[in-house]
Amino acid sequence: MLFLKASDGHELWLRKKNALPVNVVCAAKSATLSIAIQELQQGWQGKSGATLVLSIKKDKAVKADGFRLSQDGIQANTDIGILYGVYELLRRQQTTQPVENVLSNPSYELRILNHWDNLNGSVERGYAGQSIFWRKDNAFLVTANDKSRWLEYARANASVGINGSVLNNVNASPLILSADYLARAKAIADVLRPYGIKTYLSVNFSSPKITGGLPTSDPLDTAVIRWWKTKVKEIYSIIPDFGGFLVKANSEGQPGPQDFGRTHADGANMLADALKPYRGIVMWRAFVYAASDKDRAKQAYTEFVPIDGQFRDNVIIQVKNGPVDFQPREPFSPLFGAMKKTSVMPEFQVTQEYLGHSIHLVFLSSLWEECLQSDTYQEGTGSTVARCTDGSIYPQKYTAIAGVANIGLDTNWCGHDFAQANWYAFGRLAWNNQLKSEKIADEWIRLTFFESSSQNNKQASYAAEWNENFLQPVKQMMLDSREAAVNYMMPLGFHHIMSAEGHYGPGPWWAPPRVRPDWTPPYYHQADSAGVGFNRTRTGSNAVGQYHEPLASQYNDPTTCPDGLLLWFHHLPWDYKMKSGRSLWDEICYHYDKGVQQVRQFQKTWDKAQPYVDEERFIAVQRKLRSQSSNAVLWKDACLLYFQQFSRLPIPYDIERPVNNLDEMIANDMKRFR
Ligand code: GCW
Repeated sequence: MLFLKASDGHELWLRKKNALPVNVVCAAKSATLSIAIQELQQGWQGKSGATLVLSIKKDKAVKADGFRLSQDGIQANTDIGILYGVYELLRRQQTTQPVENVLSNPSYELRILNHWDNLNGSVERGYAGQSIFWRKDNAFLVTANDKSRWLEYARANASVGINGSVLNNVNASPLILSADYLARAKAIADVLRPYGIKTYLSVNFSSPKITGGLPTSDPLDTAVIRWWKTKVKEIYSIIPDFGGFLVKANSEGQPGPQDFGRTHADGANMLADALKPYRGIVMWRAFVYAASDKDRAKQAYTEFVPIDGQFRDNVIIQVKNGPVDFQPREPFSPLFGAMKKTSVMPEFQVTQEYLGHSIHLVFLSSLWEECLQSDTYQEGTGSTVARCTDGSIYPQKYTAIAGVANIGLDTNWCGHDFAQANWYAFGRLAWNNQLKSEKIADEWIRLTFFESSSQNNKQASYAAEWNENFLQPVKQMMLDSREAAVNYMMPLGFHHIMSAEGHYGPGPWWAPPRVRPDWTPPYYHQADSAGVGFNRTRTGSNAVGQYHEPLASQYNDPTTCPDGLLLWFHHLPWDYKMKSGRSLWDEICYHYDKGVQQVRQFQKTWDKAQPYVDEERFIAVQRKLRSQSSNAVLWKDACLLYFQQFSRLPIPYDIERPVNNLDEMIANDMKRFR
């Protein structure tokens, strides 16, 4: 009988260990170094009684935040570098990796979580409870509970190298800049600081008018410029190491410089000038699209590439991984590598808005790895998205990466125990954008689930057994999970065909009159009796033209376009012959079916893993997998029956028949819109 400690998942990947004694030598003193020493003493798994020296020494090979590790100690240029070294050392001890002469520098200087948290405590696209930062009642009271949550949050972030938090939603309330909210932001910043985390805020571009009483928010107006300068000065008097602003402007109804006939550069630069004296930055989002019949996938590039080179050096353009919106699969955004004279940072979505919320088990590391490793060809072969954004190719003043957090007040932080792996993976990839998802999953499973109690250790073979029966199959499940979601939701380049309400479940039919077309699935799938898919080739919207050769030609030709992006770029007849030899229609059917089968396999994998997981987490995940399975079937039935109305072809007979009726699924979905 194994001994398994009950776990509610609150400890994340930082579960308490039976530490061995260690003698830590450290000449310098600071709050950060005290944490470093304490972590070592509470987590040491190396040689009992070993001596470890922490030393702060200038070393050119070590970048800010980086460190060197050896058997004898940790060396870094800064205190926070030491702390990161401590976490890496402990991680290596716990995951049985060697600790010989490691030099580690982060890929990105700024590794930031974006919280889409509203000031009333709700979280936009959050599936793990209310905000950990803001709340409706007693909004300005800072309790001991608040502080201990923020501390645990800071520690978890620091342990994976995250060093920035944007505390509020990009759909920003102007109230965030009022004295009361700034005071609360300061209280948060004070808790995060020793863990090396800077605080940033999202701002509403119309703040001068809405809360400042000015007649305009025109970025070229001198009173507006003065208002922002004064506001920035006030913020720095409260939070001296404040990081800067994140801005969503002229997007989805948010105000911006274009309201006054100015450009994104005019708007961003005005804020950048106000922040410059304090070394603050502006993260200006490229997620823009107007309500038009034109191809939404082209708009960010069309608006931003012509103004490349016009931004101040403390502006970073924050670009979502794909050109539309965090879909299960998109090609990389063509802005990566195309903006050569402006700093560009990737934005990933950790919260699973389009990937099954906190109900589906989807390990997003694979999606991000695919994006980071995509070759843009902008500066020859090997100009990957990773290298175009981390300073390897373009001389950026700042390098940065952002992830939209999946964190809330739920006991296990993320709603799904396996969604914690996405928070973990974001941090690890932000630190090292060359890491493989396989390694990240391996680490995370060991840290989160391995039970090294003395009872278990007595069984000599336990680790080997655990490795074979738990680690390997569960890792495989995680690594397969993203492609499974693509298969049962939006295979072969389908995108944006989810239910409009909540973005959970299928909704390929949804297109009420008077709704802007680029918010409706039929705009994206274009299904008709002739075929299906969005024609973005040279004869269509020519979105392919935004990619550097050889990609433009490769994407333009259905025989060279990767299957996974086929319907993203092409409108093809239902009987189009695929590389597999099957018709397009059959291929669609088999992909949906495969997705369902994959989730069924995940259920089996998890059920078999039961002996190695505490009951609480076992049951929680088991229940979620059941919901995921039935939702996958719903996706398959909905999409196959809906598209069959156009293809008029049979669903291959070796595939299980649908168990839901199309009219009922549509009626159920539409009920939510009344
Ligand atoms: O993905 C979409 C979401 C919106 C979000 C927007 C954005 C914060 O549906 O909820 O708003 O993107 O990224 O700005």
